[in-house]
Amino acid sequence: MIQSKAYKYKGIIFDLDGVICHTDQYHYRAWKIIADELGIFFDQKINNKLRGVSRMESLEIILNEGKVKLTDKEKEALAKKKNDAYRTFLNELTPEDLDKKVLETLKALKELKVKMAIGSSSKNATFILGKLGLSDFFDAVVDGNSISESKPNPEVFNKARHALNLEKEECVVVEDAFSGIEAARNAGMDSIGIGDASKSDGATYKIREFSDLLGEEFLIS
Ligand code: B16
Ligand code: MG
Repeated sequence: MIQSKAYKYKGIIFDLDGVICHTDQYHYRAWKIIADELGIFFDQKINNKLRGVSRMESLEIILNEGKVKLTDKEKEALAKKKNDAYRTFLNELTPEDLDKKVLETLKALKELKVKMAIGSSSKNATFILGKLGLSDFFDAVVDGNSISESKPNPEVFNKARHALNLEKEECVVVEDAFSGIEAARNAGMDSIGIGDASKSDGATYKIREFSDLLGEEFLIS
């Protein structure tokens, strides 16, 4: 009986893109439009480098790949164009796109009285949560609009755990990005790597799928 157990951490801070939902593929499609326009080779391997990285830093990485130099004004225009394409893709999202196992796991964690926050680099996080029917689910949402430094800087996770009113030792971060695992470490918090970040040596734990968050290693009798 899971309800008779306690969770190892009082709070969980979830990354959004690549953890709660798979908007990472929408990012890929939107950046591909920009890269193709600039004649820069872009594939899933390069897309992996953009996980958890802010929009403008992502553009810089793509431009560096192609050794393309642009003015700040041109960069702003391309970032806007990418975001417009990304928002068009996000418009297709419905609560049906939220994996059932993810939703069931989140609900079970809530029953275990775990406090939960989102710690995302995305400026579209609130929009995405609304599309997935999760607007009121989390105790706190810290996103790209509330931070000045992106991962691996720990700002986003520090703000999220302050919003949960917890100590760093009481929180664990769930991340799909190497930069996010590093950010958790810089915040002095334990981390759980999933997806791409399950290959990170820096992650405290590694899981294969979201429902593994309810595994024995995280439950105390
Ligand atoms: P936006 P996360 C990150 O979200 C994405 O992983 C990253 O690819 C993206 O560039 C960044 O958000 C900024 O997103 O353009 O929507 O502001 O993984 O931190 O939830
Ligand atoms: Mg992510």
